[in-house]
Amino acid sequence: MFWHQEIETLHRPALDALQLERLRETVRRLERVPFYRGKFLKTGIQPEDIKSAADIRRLPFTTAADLRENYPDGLLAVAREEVLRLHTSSGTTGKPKALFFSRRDVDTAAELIARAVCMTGVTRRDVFQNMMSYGLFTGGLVMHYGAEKVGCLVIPAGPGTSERQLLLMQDFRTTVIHILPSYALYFADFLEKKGIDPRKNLALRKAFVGAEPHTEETRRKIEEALGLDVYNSYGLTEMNGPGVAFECEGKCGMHLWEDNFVLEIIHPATGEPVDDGQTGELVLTSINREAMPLLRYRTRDLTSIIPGPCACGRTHRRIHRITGRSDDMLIVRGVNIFPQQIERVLMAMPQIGRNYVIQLEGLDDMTVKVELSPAGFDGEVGHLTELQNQVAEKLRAEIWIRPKVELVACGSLPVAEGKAKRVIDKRSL
Ligand code: DLL
Repeated sequence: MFWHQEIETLHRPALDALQLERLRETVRRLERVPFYRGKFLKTGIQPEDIKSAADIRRLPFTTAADLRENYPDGLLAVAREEVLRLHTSSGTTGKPKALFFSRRDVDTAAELIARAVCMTGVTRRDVFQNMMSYGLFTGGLVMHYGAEKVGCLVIPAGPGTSERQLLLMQDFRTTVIHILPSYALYFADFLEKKGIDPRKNLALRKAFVGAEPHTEETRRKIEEALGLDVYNSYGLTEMNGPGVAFECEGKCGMHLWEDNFVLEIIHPATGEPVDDGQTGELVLTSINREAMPLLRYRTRDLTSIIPGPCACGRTHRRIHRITGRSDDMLIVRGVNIFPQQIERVLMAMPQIGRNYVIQLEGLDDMTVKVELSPAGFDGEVGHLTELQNQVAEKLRAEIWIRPKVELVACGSLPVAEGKAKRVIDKRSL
């Protein structure tokens, strides 16, 4: 199903031409922003110099640090009265990153979500429960307006309070949920404890999950536990929030809306482009924003372009699910480890539950604390030790070091209100 079939299936040459035109227009717009004007002056680049897609490489990168240094409104490209909305994203350190929306930007963001929601077969007959946080985080409002545009009945539930979520699902026969993958796993445990079988007692059929890294194994675990189809949704505040890239019904990579964003994958250290299919850092340029477009934004997210056309007919290229962030790589005893490698191992084991945390202490000691699934413990302590060894061995095969594994009771690890914090680094290095 298409929301806007013409643009979603636009022939590549026409899509490329549209990108180029919008890129030039964006550079023109950014000449008003002192930060970018300074950069253009330094390199002598003019909008007219952008003659082909490859010329984007003549433009400067923008980093999260640039956003922080220009906080609160140094990168605003329109007059203050043109601004309709503000969203922010807080990192672990320093000032938040602020993003402004004009009226047209609010509409465009909703349009991109509408396309995404529609392409998974959601229609105006669906009841859409948005279980992400409303407020400065984009997962609430941006998704909300998109689902409303499709005509769904949207329930702005926000996160947490699983009892209330369940009540809403039962009373209003919710069919679609938008939820953090970590919360989806927790919610599945909650239902299980209450003895509720979602397949029999609820009307859920689809879930959109995103905003935090998760693996294919996690998707499968959520699908099995909640009895629905899970679609991966990628976005970041700097590029509107959700709706940047989204899976179609094929569930084989996320289509990135290339009429709105120019997509590059680069080597994180050299900044040089990598070949299709190779993993690198995703760099995005917003070419259809008014209030605060960004050039060549270094997302730090690691992914690759999936080569070849998609069976769904959309011409917008697909990116692989995010395999990590270039800045969340852990170096433990000299070995590079991405937390998602650990998640992949854990979530593929039926005896293992749905919550885990990676703890780093002392000089370089790694402990993986993981909840058991309700079926994972038969009362025999010996079996527990066996399982512990099995998990440690599987992890060693994946990450090359053998961490300490602690098996804990289902529901005993802390659950965050927002995005899950999977790594606790208390090393004294
Ligand atoms: O998380 C926007 C969003 C909301 C996306 C709801 C999807 C659904 P930020 O808070 O600015 O914005 O965080 C953006 O989250 O750079 C990635 O590192 C991570 N991220 C977002 N979606 C995914 C995903 C929102 N599907 C940062 N898979 C991004 C993996 C994701 N990581």
